[in-house]
Amino acid sequence: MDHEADAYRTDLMTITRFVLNEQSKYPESRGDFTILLSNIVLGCKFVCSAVNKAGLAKLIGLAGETNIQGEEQKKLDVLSNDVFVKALVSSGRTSVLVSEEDEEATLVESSKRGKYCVVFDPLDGSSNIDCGVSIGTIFGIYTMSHNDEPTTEDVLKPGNEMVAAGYCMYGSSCMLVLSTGTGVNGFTLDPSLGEFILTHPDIKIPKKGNIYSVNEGNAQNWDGPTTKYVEKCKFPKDGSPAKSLRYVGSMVADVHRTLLYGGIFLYPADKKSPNGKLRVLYEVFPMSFLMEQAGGQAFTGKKRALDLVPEKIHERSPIFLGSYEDVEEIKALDSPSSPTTPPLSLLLPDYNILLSILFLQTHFPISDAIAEIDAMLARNSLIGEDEELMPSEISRRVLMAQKRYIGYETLRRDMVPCQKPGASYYDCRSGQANSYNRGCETITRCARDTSDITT
Ligand code: FDP
Repeated sequence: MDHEADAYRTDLMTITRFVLNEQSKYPESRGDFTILLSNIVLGCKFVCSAVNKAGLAKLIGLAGETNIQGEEQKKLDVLSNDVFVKALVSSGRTSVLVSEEDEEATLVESSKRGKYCVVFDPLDGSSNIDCGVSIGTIFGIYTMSHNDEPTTEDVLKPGNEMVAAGYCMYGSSCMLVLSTGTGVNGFTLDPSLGEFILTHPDIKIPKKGNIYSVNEGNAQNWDGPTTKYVEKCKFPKDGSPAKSLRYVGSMVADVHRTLLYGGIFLYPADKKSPNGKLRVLYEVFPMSFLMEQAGGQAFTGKKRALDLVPEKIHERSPIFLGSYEDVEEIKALDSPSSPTTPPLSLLLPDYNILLSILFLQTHFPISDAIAEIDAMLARNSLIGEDEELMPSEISRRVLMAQKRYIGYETLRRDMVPCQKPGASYYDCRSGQANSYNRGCETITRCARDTSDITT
């Protein structure tokens, strides 16, 4: 008889035991985190049981309310939110709670306050409830940095200041994945014991994966780098096999698969939603925290996701997360030095405007301006060496190239010629624009999909 194997099977590492073990590494610790986590675990068990019974108990269906994002709230969402808010407040270890379902943050009354702030989505992926597809709870935990009255400012901090993050997936099994900043561990609920048991110790995401996960129905509105990346997944030019597409449309399920199998999950910005769909505090940050802890990466399209500093509690951000090397590829597409960044001439709305800019800006004779433009266009291989083209044909090719690169509509919407007298550059007028032009004289950045113009 293999006693050692037997012993292994009977020596069950429950989540509470696991966290207590972790706690014992910090002698100054008073067990506050363990208490907080047990209350989160209780909430997860309750929601798991409610989700399992939903079909029978008629918990599915509309509750007749819409949440603050204008989505229809389901009964299970309402229930899960109530359960978590009550579990967290009664732990006596929290001061500020932010839930996807509540417009305002909950500031815990003084007699029940503690040193943690919890941001959470009690039931993410709610559009999947009615058809029994996996859904989940996502949470992130911050510590209060002072003893004054709590405010929402206490959670408007970058994700890299989170002390723990996790999710619980209500799927074919109920799994809780947790990181306290020292790796990622997965626990599966044993329904007969009512305990989460460590089943996936020290999860590491594969360095590269062969799955990409995105709502491709939004493709017509994507920007250049996203379109290019997804094209690359489907039609790789380097001889590597095409990636498989998997998209549940439930973040917890899609991220869970990405964590275990590798690959990339993306919810990018698009023309309709310039900030993407997913919420920074209780979707992007916790999942990015877990990805990094498992050896992967999370990128917003501009920067490391965990370095974002949210200004509002329900702020959204585009997100690309997953295997280290897959995210590197996305970053390379976005880098300004990358050859895929549209060159200056392609960013300008059309040949005639380009011409007038050069003319006004340099006071060159018009013939020199035309020669300059021709040289720029030739460098971009729009014109063959022996070709002699009329300006109208050059203009047509410029427009086609612009469309290929970034979507002409975006460009037109975001950029207008600067109106200041004597100025020769472009202004941003998009609400999303991150514009820092100085009297239209230096740099104007209009969106992620247009690069600096410094002519
Ligand atoms: P849902 O709308 O069903 O609640 O942010 C919520 C979320 O689901 C995520 O769980 C999921 O990844 C995403 O939205 C799905 O959005 P799309 O339906 O636009 O693909």
